[in-house]
Amino acid sequence: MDKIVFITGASSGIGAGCARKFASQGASLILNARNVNKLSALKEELEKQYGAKIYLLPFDVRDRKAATSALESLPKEWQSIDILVNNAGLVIGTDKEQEGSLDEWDIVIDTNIKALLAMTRLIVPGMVERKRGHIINIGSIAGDAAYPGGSVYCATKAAVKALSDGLRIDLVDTPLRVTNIKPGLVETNFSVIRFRGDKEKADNVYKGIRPLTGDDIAETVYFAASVPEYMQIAEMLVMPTYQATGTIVSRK
Ligand code: 8X3
Repeated sequence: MDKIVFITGASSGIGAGCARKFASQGASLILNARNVNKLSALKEELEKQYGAKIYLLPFDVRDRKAATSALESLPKEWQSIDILVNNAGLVIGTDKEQEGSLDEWDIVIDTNIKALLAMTRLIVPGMVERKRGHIINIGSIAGDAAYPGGSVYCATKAAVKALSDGLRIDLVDTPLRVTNIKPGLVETNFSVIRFRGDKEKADNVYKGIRPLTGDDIAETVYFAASVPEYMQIAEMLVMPTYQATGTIVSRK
């Protein structure tokens, strides 16, 4: 794949899985996250393993000024981004809507909604100009229906669906494609952050079921990116076999 792929939140989980998959297929990657050390280690790994071309662009996606100047700083040969994977996202806490921390929810909303929108706003006009591009948003099964203790997170992922659908409408007269990938249970650092660092509680989420991995989701992202240009994977809901909805899971 002779394309430039920009991945946010690329230092771990689904983002790192996407980096590995696209690198293995010959794409050039711009990798974003806050953690420079993790990004550098991933860069080294992918260069060594696949001879991939990697450009690191570390910044906090919530920082609009930093995002703008980072993108403006891209060398010419890296400016024509073909695929934007809006992956950076998180949840903190499992509090009831009437009890949780507004400050924590600001972080979740700013990352999952406002930063995704900002990256889209910064990168998509160039794609329109070049008449080439694909925006792949990482939504969630959580966007399909609210579940206990997930109110704000579910709302942000419902917003990712609306933003994806809205962007697809706004780009309908262009060759650009928009995809919303909606993972179910995927074992990454996600639940550790949700439970504010409590590893045991995080592990319980995946107990008795074989969860998906970041690499599994990366396969679906790559699939969406590699179908013929006339074909648009609008949405994909991807979960473990023993999961049926955001809350119905059969544990053995
Ligand atoms: C993460 C999946 O199951 O925690 O988006 O809602 S879940």
